Amino acid sequence: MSNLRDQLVQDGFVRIPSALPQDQLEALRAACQDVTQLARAGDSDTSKGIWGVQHLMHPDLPHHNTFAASYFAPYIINAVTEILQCSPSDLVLELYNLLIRPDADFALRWHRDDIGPEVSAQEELNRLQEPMLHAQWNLALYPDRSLVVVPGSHVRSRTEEERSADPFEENLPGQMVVEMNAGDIIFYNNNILHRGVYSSEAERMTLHGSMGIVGADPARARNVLQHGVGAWVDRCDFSRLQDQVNDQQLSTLAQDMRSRLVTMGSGQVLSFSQPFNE
Ligand SMILES: O=C(O)CCC(=O)C(=O)O
Repeated sequence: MSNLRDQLVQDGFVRIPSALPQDQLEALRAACQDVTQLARAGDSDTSKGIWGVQHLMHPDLPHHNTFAASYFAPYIINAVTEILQCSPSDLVLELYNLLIRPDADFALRWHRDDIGPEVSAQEELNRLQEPMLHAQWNLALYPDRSLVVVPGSHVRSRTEEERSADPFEENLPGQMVVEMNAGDIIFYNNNILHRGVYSSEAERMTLHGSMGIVGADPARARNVLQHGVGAWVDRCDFSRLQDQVNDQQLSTLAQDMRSRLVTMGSGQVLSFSQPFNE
């Protein structure tokens, strides 16, 4: 029995309150502040502004080791292995980004990350019944009320009302704001019906990551590599991670997870060490 997994399966999201050790909050906030400033300064289209920074573990970015130490931290790995019911040696490196306060208020439309709005109800249901092969999380460094979800919508096709609603509808039946305090982590099924609603008034620094599992569809690994990660992931020096947290295992895990991404993304088949539960 897994509490985290059960809750995630039931509601489509699960909160781990105060998951981040308090003494790491300030260091991560400072690192995020720096990369946010760099990203805002480098934004060519200042009329719109930015709401995120990608590729936090890019070796040319300041604080990449701090970010890598948080991506591979025990509070993440323990939760992901519990949720995916696997061992750390099954995990595959994916994405690590930062979500930030935008310069102007805006919102995303209602969506499921991997299933488009045009699919039939049956196709939607079939896709939602696929096994859970990756985990996605938000780790808030400031209180965060940006993510809005319809709990339970990750296991059913949309109702007629949801299908025909305005994509920016402010009041879908059953919707709820996922409220996070600084240090909380939310894992969520990225195919839950959700949207982001962003205020330019509220500071936001929320680390947004995902990890996969070996044996999953290699198209996902290829996709991760093609979305820019492939351009730099070979240059990450994860051996430095042991300096940061004095943990040899962490740097070995990081290097192994990177190898599994590159191997899967290049079309080689890796198999999972335990049978899937679903
Ligand atoms: O900002 C968030 O927490 C949600 C973002 C989102 O909905 C997405 O990237 O698909």
